Amino acid sequence: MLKTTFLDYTYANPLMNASGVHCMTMEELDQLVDSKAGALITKSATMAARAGNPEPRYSDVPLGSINSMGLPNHGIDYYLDYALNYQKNQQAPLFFSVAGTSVQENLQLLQKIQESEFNGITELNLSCPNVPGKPQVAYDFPLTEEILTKVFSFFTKPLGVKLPPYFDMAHFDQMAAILNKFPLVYVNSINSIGNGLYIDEQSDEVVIRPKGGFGGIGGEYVKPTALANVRGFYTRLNPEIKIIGTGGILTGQDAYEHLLCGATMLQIGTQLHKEGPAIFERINNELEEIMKKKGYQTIDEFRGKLKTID
Ligand code: RRO
Repeated sequence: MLKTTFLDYTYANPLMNASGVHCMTMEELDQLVDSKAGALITKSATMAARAGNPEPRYSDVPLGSINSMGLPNHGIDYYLDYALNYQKNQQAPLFFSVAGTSVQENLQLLQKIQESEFNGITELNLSCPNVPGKPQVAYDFPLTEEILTKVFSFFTKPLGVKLPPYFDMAHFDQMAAILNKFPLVYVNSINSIGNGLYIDEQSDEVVIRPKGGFGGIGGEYVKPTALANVRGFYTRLNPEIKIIGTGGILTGQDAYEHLLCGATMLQIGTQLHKEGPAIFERINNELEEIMKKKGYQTIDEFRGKLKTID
């Protein structure tokens, strides 16, 4: 009932982890493989391993999460080893996330993937909000176009981009016009809402150490923004560019709403961190229940069919 075709492969269901959650180590990635997630993605990798920002750097809060991890990861070779092993045993393409902290590093990372035997799908993260001194790339429109132009001069494997949330119709228009110039296979909206601040009411203190407590916000807080970004890009991008919907998925209803807005795959970050990989079975069951009640046999029957008021 939840079968989802994305590029040339049909996944059992559209659910995945969001990059960064439960995917830093091979053990965590194996647990996703063993879960009811339809697909999985690795933690954004840099060329060299990074320790990331000082702890505490991730906090679950009542309506979501705040994080300033600072791109901790084991380096691209670690995840490439995992991916090459994975593709020997599994048919489903793996999603591989990279996030350079400079244009040059992004190109190096993608060169390495291009030259490797990796045959899955690559996600270029243009939206990390947490590396001090490094602004979110995709809020700089000319820089985004420059990077994609350079990338597609050599990169021939399937590539998607992870975007930050936008909050203005003019920005949806401008970013979509840039993305439509390139043979991207998907855009993933949204990354966390950058640089929020959460205060503990007992201690009058922030809850994460880096950057004076500022961090990316996920969870319930972000669903309306995520849905708007999924819808905003679904209605503006060439139909060849699919949408991955990420942000505020806690229930089958949330997943259903992302699909109504036009998403093909769905990623879960904050709530996966709270619940662990058993969440995938729960959301799959809840989504199936909603589809049964509404009389749908497949997701394709309602994907993108959000109703508006004349
Ligand atoms: O590692 C992080 O701090 C981080 C990244 Br790369 C990202 O893309 N999004 C996020 O919320 N945290």
